[in-house]
Amino acid sequence: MWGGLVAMGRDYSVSWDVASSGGGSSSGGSFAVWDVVGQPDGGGASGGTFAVTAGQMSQPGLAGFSTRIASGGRRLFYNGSGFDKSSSQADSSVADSFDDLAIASDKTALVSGASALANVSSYVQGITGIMVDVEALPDSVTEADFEIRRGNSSDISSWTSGVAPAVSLRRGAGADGSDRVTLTWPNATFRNCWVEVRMKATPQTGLALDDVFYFGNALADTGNSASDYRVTAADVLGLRVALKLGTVPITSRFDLNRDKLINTTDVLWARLYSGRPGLVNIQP
Ligand SMILES: [Ca+2]
Ligand SMILES: [Ca+2]
Ligand SMILES: [Ca+2]
Repeated sequence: MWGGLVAMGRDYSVSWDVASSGGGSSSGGSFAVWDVVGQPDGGGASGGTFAVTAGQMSQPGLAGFSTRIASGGRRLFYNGSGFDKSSSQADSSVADSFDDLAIASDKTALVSGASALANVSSYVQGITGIMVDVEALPDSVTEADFEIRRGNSSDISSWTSGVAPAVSLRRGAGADGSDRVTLTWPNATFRNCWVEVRMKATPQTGLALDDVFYFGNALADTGNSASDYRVTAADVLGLRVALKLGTVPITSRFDLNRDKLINTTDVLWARLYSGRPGLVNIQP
């Protein structure tokens, strides 16, 4: 038996076990979705797709309903940075959205294929925040719904367990009204490494399959080379040229400590990490 609210204006793919809900019929049971005023909007005796036009609740007997990650719904954000008003806490309501102001709009999660600069943060505090937008999350989620691993080897199987995140949820704060799950870690937890996030398929997440994705941190790399994530003299030189007065946007590749400024502090970070082994490329 399954029941739950789903999001408006979205398409859902549904399948269910007809054999276990047959009520004596050899063809199995049937299923219906009902809108909030009790009008049937769809149904049948096997899987299918329906479009939700109003808040709906499934009828008992629906076994295979699954949620999904919203389009572009895996995000990196600089929790605790100047863009987040230096708040190390995760925001707890839709109105309280400093974390959202710190979303790295130029970064995307690596799901499969070769890693790229777009998957890698240069933030000097490492990876401190990740958000996942889930459409119609059926229940509150906790750290038990996630498995975190870390590594800096192209052999992903050799990576080790990472630090469990603090998990919080803001209903309706995600893209297109989806539910935004926020994962945070203290500063310096994940520096110069890749982080693998596995959001598990559990009754709480409603996912049919585990969702696995990656973000990397190449501390103080200005992104001057698309082929490696190492800090070299070229990064330091580029920073010196880029020094400026006034604030810069979150996408500036020279604002390494994400305080909205490009100044000598950033140069010092690049000098400190220049010449060290960088982040490796991976290909999940
Ligand atoms: Ca915060
Ligand atoms: Ca570099
Ligand atoms: Ca800065």
